[in-house]
Amino acid sequence: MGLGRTLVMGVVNVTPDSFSDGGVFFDARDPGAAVEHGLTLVAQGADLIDVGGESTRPGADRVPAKVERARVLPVIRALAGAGAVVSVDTMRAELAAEALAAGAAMVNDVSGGLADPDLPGVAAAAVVPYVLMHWRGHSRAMAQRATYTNVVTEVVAELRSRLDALAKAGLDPEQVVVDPGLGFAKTERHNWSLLADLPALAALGRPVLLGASRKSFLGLLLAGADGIPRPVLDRDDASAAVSALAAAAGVWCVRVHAVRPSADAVRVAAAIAAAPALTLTGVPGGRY
Ligand code: PMM
Repeated sequence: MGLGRTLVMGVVNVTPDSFSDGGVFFDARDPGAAVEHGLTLVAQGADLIDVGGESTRPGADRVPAKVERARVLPVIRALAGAGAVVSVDTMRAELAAEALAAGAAMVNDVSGGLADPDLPGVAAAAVVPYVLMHWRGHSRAMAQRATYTNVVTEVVAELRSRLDALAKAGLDPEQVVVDPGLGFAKTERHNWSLLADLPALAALGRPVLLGASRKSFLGLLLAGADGIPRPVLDRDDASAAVSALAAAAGVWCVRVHAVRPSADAVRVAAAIAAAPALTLTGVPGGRY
């Protein structure tokens, strides 16, 4: 997809417990609310819709495969049927294959192939983009693994080694999008350091996807005088600020819950990047 600007991926979590929008679009028997929300995000400017059925919030337990399947497949089928470009957020190969058969066009694997080694092969066989996120373990265990001497060099090295391993296993690196996994085995400080050095991620030679939206490090940054973090649903302005800066740094795609502010932000960044420089002899176009 070459639109000449950063893409916006809208999030549809079909879960009762995601930290960012848990339960809002979830009804165990009726996918209607989730589908409607996905279509609203498309209307607001989402280029892609990421559908997930398993919460990855810190400390979360895994969801059985059959529950995940029942949550996401009807939503993916309906959204893809309505013309949305759908990505499936899953760590399970079988589910990814079913999602692609239901119309998904991309696989978002937050475990980078570590949770289910067969998953990258599903993307390889279907020749669809595969998001390889930096990951050090399931939600239950990830907080203890947030230890780095230099978070940027270690995340980049670990992503590079996964890229190489997946290439050896048959996944064409041209299909891979890399993601530093903000908040996944990362403290607040680690997330800021990764955002401060986006060129180090781009040096992997692959498009970069960032998922900063509504995450705790933004809540901590914006904590009130009482020290209480800014509530999750009040972090969308900060999330859009990250999108603007990410777009200015050449990031390929931002994954966000509130689409419109980020859709606007990436367009502002593209307009600035495309603007002609003023010259001494006048203003291009002859007017301010
Ligand atoms: N974050 C979450 C879920 N999926 N996928 C990618 N590629 N990158 C992320 O940073 C990411 C993700 C967790 O956030 P959510 O619970 O708000 O969806």
